[in-house]
Amino acid sequence: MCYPQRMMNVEQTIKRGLGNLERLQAERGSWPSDYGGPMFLLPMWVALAYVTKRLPNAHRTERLLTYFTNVQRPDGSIGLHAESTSGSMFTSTLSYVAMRLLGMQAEDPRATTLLGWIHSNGGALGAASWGKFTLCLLGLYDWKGIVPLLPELWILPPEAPLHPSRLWCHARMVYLPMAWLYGNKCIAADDPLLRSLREELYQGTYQDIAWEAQREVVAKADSYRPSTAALKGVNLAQVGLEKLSGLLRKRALDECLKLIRHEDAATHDLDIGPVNAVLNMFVHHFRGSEGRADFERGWPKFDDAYLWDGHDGLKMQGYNNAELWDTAFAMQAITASERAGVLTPDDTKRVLGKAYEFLRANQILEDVPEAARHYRHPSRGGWPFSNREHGWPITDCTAEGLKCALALEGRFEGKIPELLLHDAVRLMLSWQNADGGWATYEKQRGGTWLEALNPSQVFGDIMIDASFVECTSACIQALVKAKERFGSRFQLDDVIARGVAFLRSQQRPDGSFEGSWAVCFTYGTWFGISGLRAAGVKQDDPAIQRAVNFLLSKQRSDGSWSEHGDTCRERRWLEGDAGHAAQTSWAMSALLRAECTDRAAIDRAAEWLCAKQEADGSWAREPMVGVFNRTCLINYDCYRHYFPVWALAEWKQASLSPLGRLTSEM
Ligand code: LAN
Repeated sequence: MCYPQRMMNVEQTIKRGLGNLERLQAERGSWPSDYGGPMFLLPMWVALAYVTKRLPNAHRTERLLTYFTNVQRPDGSIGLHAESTSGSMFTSTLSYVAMRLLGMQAEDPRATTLLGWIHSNGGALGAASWGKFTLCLLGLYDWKGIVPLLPELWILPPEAPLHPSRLWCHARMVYLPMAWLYGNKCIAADDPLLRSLREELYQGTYQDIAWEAQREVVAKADSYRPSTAALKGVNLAQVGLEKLSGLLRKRALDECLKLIRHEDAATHDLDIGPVNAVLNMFVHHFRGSEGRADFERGWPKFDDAYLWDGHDGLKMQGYNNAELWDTAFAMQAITASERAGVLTPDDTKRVLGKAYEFLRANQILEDVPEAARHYRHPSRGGWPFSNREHGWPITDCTAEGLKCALALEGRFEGKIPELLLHDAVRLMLSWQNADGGWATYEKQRGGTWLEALNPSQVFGDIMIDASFVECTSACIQALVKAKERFGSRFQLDDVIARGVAFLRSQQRPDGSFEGSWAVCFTYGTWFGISGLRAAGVKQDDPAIQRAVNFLLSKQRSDGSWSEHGDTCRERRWLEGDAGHAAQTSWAMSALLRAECTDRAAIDRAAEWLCAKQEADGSWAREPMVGVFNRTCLINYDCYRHYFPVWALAEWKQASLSPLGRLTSEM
C-alpha cells in the first residue's frame, strides 16, 4: 500500500475506533465489560446460593446452565478457565455439583459426560484443595480428608515467618475465611440431593472412603504445583497441631472473624475478590443469627457486581469489575489520538470529560480504619482496579490513574486536587520494593521460599506479592511524568533508576520480558520497553535492541503477533492460532516506542490491524489474554477496543515526525 493511502486508512480506522469507544462508554464515564473466564468461581457461588436457600429464579438458572454448557469441553470436562485446552478435576467436579444443585437431572447428557470425564480421570477425590474445601462445606467430602487450615496461624506473633500477613493479599484473604470455616468444620444441612451427590461423585460407597489418605491426593490434571517436601512436612505438622488445637481455637477463631468483618467493612462488602466474597458469606451464614445482618448486607453485592450476563451465559466475574483499569487505558488511547492529530480536544471533550470524572470519583481518599492492625498498607491517593467502593488500591492502577490525571490536568471542571496527586506519588514511593521493583497491592512481605508451601496445586506464584515487570514499568512511567510536573518536590531520580535496574534484571536471554498479568511475552515486552524508554534509556541500548529483535522474530508473515494462552503456564513462547489484535497492538507499540528502524515490519502490523477492524469500529472477540497465577486466563473484553486505536495513533504520530519518532508517546 502506498504511503498516503496507508495514512488515510490508519486515520479512518482510528476515527471509527474512537466512535466505537464513545458508543461503549457508560454514563458514569467508564467502560463496563465482561470480566469472566475463571471456572471455579461460579460453582462456589452456586454452592453458597444453595446452602443459604437463595437459588436464582428460572430464567437466571437457565442462563447459568447455558454458561456451564457453553464452556464444557468436547471431552465433557470443564477446564480451569473457559478456554482451557484440557479439563480440570477441580472445576469439573465443582461444576458438576453446581449444575446438579441448579436442578439439572443426573441423566442429562451434559451431566453424564461431565461425570464420565471425572470418573475416567481418577475421580473427584483428586480435585485440587479448594475444590475439596468447597465440597466439605456442602457435606460432600469429609473435613478429615483435607490438610488442616489452622486458624491459630493468625495469632502467631506478626514477626513469625509463617504469619499469614506475609502472604499475597489475595491468598491471605482466601485462607482467612477458610481457616474460620475449617476451624468450625462447617457443614450445610443435609438433604436428599446432597445425599445423592455423595453417591454420584465417587465410585464406591461414600462411607467407605479412607479420608485421611485423601489429603495429598490430587489428579494429574490439577497438579500444576505438586506438593514439595517442605509442604508435605508442614502439612504433617498441621495435622499434629490440629489434634492439640483446643486451647487456642476460640481466640484464633475470634481473631479470624474480626479480620473477616474488617475486610467486609473496608470493601463495602465487595471483598477483595470473588473467592473471599463467597467464603466470607459462608462464614456469616454459619454464624447463624449473629451473622444474619452481615450476610444480608453482603448478599446483594453478587447481583450488583460479580454476576455478569454475557454473550455465553450468566457467569461470576474475576473481580467486581475492571472499570478503572479500562478507563485509564481508553483515556490514553484517546489522548494518543489527539497527539496524532486525528481528533481535536473539541472532538474528545465529551468522552474524555466523562472519563476524567470517573477517574476523579474513584480515587481512594482514605486509609482503611486501623490499617496496620488489619495488615493493610495505606490506601489514600491510590487508584483501584475497579472502583472506590472496592477500596483496595493497586500499584499499576495507581500509576495508570496518575498518568491520566496528569495528562488531563486543567482540562475539565472538577479538577483532581493537586494534593491528591501528591498522595498518589507518595503512595507509589511507599510501595517500592528493596529490589527496585513494584509488586501488585503491597510491598513484598514474605520470602520467595514461601512459594514452596503453595497448597493450591492449580495456581503458581500465589503465596507472596513480589515485583513484576508490568507494575514496575507502569510506576516508572507515572513517576517520570510526576517528576516533569512536580519538579524537585519529590526525590524521584534514584527511585526511577532503581526501577530501571529491576526491569533490566528481568530481561530474558532471548531479549523478551515475561508478562504475568496478560499473555505474555508481547505484553511483558511492551511494558519492559515502555518502562525503560520512559526513564530515558536510549533506543540503541542493548536491552532495547534485544527486546526489539525478540519481537521482530515473532512477527507472523501477515504482520500480526499471536501467543497462545498456554504460554503463561509453560513459560515459553507458544504460537497462537491466528493473529491477535491486542497482542499485535502491544508488539507494534513497543517497536514504535523503541524507535525500531524496521519500518516495514511496523507498517505491516498497522495494515493488519486496520484490515481486521469491523464496520462498527470494534475488533472481533478474540482468545482471552488476561491471566493470573500462571494458569488461569481471564477476559479483558475491552482490550480489543482500545489497544489497536492506541497503537495506530502512535503509528500515525511517529509517521508525522520528521525522524519517525514518537515525541511524548505515553
Ligand atoms: C487481577 C486484576 C487486576 C490485575 C492488574 C492490575 C491488571 C495487574 O497489572 C496486577 C494484578 C491484578 C491486580 C490482578 C491480580 C489477580 C486477580 C486479583 C486479578 C487477575 C483479578 C482476579 C485475580 C484473583 C486472584 C482471582 C481469584 C483467585 C485467586 C487465586 C485468589
